[in-house]
Amino acid sequence: KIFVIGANGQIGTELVAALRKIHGAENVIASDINSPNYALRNTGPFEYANVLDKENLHHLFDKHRPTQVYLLAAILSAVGEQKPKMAWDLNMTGLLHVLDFAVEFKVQKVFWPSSIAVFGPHSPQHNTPQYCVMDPNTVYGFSKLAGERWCEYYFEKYGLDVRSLRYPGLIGWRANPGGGTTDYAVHIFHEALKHGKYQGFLSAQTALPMMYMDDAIRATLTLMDAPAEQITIRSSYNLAGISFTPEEIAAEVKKLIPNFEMSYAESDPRQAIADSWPKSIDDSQAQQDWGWQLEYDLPKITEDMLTNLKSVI
Ligand code: VAH
Repeated sequence: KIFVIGANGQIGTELVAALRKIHGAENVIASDINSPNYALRNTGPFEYANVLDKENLHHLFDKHRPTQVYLLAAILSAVGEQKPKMAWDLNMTGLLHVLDFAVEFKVQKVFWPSSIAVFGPHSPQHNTPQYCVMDPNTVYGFSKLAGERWCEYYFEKYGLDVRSLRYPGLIGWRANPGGGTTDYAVHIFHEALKHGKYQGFLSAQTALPMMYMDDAIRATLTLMDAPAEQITIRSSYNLAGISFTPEEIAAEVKKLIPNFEMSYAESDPRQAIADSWPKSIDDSQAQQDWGWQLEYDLPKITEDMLTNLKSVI
């Protein structure tokens, strides 16, 4: 049995669908703090789970005895700056509950997402390496950095096979993003199709590492399927994706929607968060350890997003 916590989120929704295709719907227990979203409804078993409710979570581990657990529940960077204590509590306490129950119930493998948000203003900004100075200045960022330390600690101390990826900003059409700084790269497609125009909240030249959700899901499953001896990083693997700016993605959209008009808001609080993050990432360790290869470049992302979104909005 595979237990997915935070199944209603941008990653969770897609991960549940992918895992159910491989393992069969009945073998993937989706869970979240509210009822299943439109994409997950009636597609397989769904439980109420609150990572801050120790009793509830312990009961679900005991009831389902999962062999794998994916913990995706989190408060992201932008929302986390509005609710700092809640973000720290949910991101950290939630992870510690899951790590403890995974040890107690001898879960074979655990996945927990980290992020490029673990890097900060003094980290190298171009081709950011796997190891470097990390001074994240968002609660989300340092909760992910602390979480990486805990994951490595539970691997070293208790032999727990926990694996992690530092996702870039993720772009997908099956589920909306959940309050991050990279959400503009999803909103732009919805707005282009619905209104023919979009005002982005980051400035035109703000380069950030991004990744298509299909690549992110494939990276996650490839990492989780790799033999344990190939995994040399037990904090979290850098994942580069592709880096682009709002004006570059707007230009790609214009190629398919010629009348599309892009504009840029001034002084959005998310600009400072984006400015503290790397502009590009070095993911040679993931390529070397478990053969990671990206598939979707910006033209392919743009084409796939617009084609699929047209059929759902
Ligand atoms: C966020 N989408 O913006 C998330 C992600 C790299 C960005 O962690 O907070």
